Amino acid sequence: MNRYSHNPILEPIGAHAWESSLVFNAAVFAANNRVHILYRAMGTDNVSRIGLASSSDGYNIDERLPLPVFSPSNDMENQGCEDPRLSLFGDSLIMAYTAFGNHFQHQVYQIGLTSINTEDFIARRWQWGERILAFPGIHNKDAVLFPQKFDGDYVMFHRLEPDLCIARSNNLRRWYGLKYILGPREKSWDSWKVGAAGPPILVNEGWLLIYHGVSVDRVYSLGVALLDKNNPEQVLYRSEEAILTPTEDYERYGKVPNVVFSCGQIIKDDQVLIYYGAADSSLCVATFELAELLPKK
Ligand code: BMA
Repeated sequence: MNRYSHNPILEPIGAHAWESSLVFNAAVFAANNRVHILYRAMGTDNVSRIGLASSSDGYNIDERLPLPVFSPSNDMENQGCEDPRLSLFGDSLIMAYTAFGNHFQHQVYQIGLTSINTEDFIARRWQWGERILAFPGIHNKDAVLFPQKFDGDYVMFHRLEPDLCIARSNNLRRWYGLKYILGPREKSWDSWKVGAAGPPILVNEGWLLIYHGVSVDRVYSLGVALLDKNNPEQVLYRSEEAILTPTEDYERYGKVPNVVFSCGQIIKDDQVLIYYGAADSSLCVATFELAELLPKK
């Protein structure tokens, strides 16, 4: 594993009010020889919006848009659209995110879903589709869709605290079949709560899932699990050790200390580039060999 030597790859821009204080957790999508990065940003009003940057090599940013590409549009997310995660289905990208706002009389973090046509995305036409609440009014976060359907259904990981859970839907609106998949382990780096990182990756051995775990002393690390290829409810393996844990200054000090938190990764020649928010303050990348993330044979 190698952290990129010039981390962080994205930092706030003081002159842009909407991203002047923090830029962090990001979805990524590789297309047209570029890595497109949708990142969470916060500015003077403390509302999260989503910005776009891109890179031709995955490390050096050579495009960054001056305005957000996705912002709150209703009461249910009036305090922020956080932590985007992208999954590709044909010519459409589905984005899951955390909608933070008011649901009737109470304030809640809940799962928002929307989509965009891939060509529009590449052409930077931000024509997002309808915004759907997966579980209206229910406190829930860390939603990510598998990048393929199972028996005609979308399958989503989500997090009913403190556990990583699954649900299915044939229309993105009604989600059913809620089940526990994996939870905290005692005396471990993931002893307090767990949640999915980016979309599961299909490999020969099954679905490789990168997930975050929080320890009882509030350190956010990343680890991996492997799920059955045909039945993603079946956990085949879970890493004993974290694969990434805060050690660098930019991960240890910031808005929220001791955090590495990922919403996406790309695969490039058997290497996995994991994009992660560091201390909820900047965006970083670390590169892993695919083989080092899989169970030892
Ligand atoms: C989670 C989310 C993330 C954040 C993390 C650490 O609950 O809010 O956006 O990075 O906490 O603060």
